[in-house]
Amino acid sequence: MCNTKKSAFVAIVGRPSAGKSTLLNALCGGKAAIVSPVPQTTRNSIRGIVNREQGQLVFVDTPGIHISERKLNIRLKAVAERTLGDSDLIVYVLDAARAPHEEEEAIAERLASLPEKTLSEKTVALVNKMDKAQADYAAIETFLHEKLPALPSDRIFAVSANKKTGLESVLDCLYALAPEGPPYYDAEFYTDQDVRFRITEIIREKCLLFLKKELPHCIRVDIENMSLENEEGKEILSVMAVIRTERDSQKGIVVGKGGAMVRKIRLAALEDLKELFDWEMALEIWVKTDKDWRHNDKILRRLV
Ligand SMILES: Nc1nc2c(ncn2[C@@H]2O[C@H](COP(=O)(O)OP(=O)(O)OP(=O)(O)O)[C@@H](O)[C@H]2O)c(=O)[nH]1
Ligand SMILES: [Mg+2]
Repeated sequence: MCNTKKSAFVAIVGRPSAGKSTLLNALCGGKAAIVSPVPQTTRNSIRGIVNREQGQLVFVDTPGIHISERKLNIRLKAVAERTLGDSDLIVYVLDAARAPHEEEEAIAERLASLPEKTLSEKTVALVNKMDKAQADYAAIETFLHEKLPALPSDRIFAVSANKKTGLESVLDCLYALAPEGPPYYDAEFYTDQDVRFRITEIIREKCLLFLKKELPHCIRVDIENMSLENEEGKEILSVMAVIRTERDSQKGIVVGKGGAMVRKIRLAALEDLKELFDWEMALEIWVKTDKDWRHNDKILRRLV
């Protein structure tokens, strides 16, 4: 019997809102990445870890590849590109309920430009959102055959990341393709992110859920203070976070009437944080303006 273990970094790529982060969470069995209906939710390479008898797969979620000349978008695209270059395997996620247009074509063309061996031996395509009534698997399959002829037919899977269906065969396939190697992380972890980052992301997720239109893209979240305190034998993580907007008018919307919006964001974030961590949580959120921060290279470098 062969007991050599396998391990691989697996890049998850696709266009905004295809369901990449939902997929990452479904695969690793925990909330590693935040999810929202707003395109361009993910801003970083988020890792989700799967441990099995056969070895370890480290999935790396990426920002949706979006055609745009804006500074933040260019950086987001670079993150996806870097992840693609650093991975052993690639998972290309497509939305079964949306006909592929220019954006999807641009991504498929980018993948088609990879060495043929990468496509024929290291890539799988997932046709996601098969639970939706409008899902059209055949249309996506035809698109893939046309744009990525080097991708074998048996490497295209129909899945629903939301309903967690079809994922077992995807994992079996990825383990079969993975090279031999040692695990990169301890088996007890399903993500490698630190506490500070996870808190900022959860708060940002609530902003994405509750704030409308373009506003969520104009905000960033910073942790100003964080300390673990012990009160009568209970460990309390005390956090002071700041939501930063680009303009004062946006700040007013995030604060809401009499502070109603920021209160709603705070309560929803607290609920998730209590699930994620074993500590009791004390969370304070301030809203401040940092004029045009998305044009500030120094901040963008720190953030993305
Ligand atoms: N019906 C259905 N909805 C899904 C499925 N997977 C994801 N979604 C929804 O699609 C939306 C986008 O999901 P995300 O996982 O944030 O998408 P993403 O590809 O990570 O998006 P970006 O980070 O913006 O690139 C959310 O509202 C999800 O709930 C699925 O299998 N079925
Ligand atoms: Mg995402």
